[in-house]
Amino acid sequence: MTSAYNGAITGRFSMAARIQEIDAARFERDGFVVARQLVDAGQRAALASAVEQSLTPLSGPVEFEADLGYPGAPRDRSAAGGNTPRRLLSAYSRGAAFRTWQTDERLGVRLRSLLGGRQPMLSQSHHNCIMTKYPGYSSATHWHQDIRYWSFDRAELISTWLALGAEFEANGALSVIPGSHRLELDRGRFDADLSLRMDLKENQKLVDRAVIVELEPGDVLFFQCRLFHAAGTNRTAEVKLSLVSTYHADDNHPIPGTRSAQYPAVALPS
Ligand SMILES: O=C(O)CCC(=O)C(=O)O
Repeated sequence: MTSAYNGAITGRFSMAARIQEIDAARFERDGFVVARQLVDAGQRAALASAVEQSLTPLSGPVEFEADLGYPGAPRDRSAAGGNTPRRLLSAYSRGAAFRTWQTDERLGVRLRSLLGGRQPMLSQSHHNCIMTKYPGYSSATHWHQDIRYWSFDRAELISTWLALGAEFEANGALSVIPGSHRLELDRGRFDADLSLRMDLKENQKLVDRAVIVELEPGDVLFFQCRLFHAAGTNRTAEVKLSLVSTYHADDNHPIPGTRSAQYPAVALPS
């Protein structure tokens, strides 16, 4: 190998390491970071086709919009649009395309860096889903932290949100409050469902700092489980599809007997 070739390789490695360092610092400060164009058109097409197989015919396990009763959702399963899915659950068990993506080395390397060098593990118990947002019957999701229903040694989990199509305000893209993963709020700031109470001025002030995370197809949002986020309904004519997975370090264990410990975690190559 020539020294010029060696130099080019070393340069590329140190550039990648530098980008990871910058991303880790941003993630620490803001609670989220976006990796642009991580998934190319070929892999997106394979994933989109696997999603289609799960949608037609609709195969379970599925969470329906009507089950949650969020604003905009059909009243119940027998109402018009009552069979609109919100999440296709257990993505990892649905086929090779999902498994390949959820354990992709490019995710592993980034997650290891964001987890302070620890081994990343995929949780099969949380998220691990294809999020669908349909025109007409999709709901809005109030401001919340994902950790609200999860039980681990430490609140240090990271979710990845892969956009299969473009995501923007009108089709219900996520909004986030930068830096909110570091807040310690009193229980009184939350409602019964652990969403932020919007009748409180101090919560409105917090939400005023929100930004919309616009994504292009193939972009991946990484966000911390304490980051406050929300989303609107889909007001366009096309369904929005995203693949959402949650990871934790191998020394951050689910509490035995809780839903978080329901399925075994999967180690990622990194
Ligand atoms: O797309 C949405 O409505 C938001 C979903 C969400 O925030 C979540 O799954 O935690």
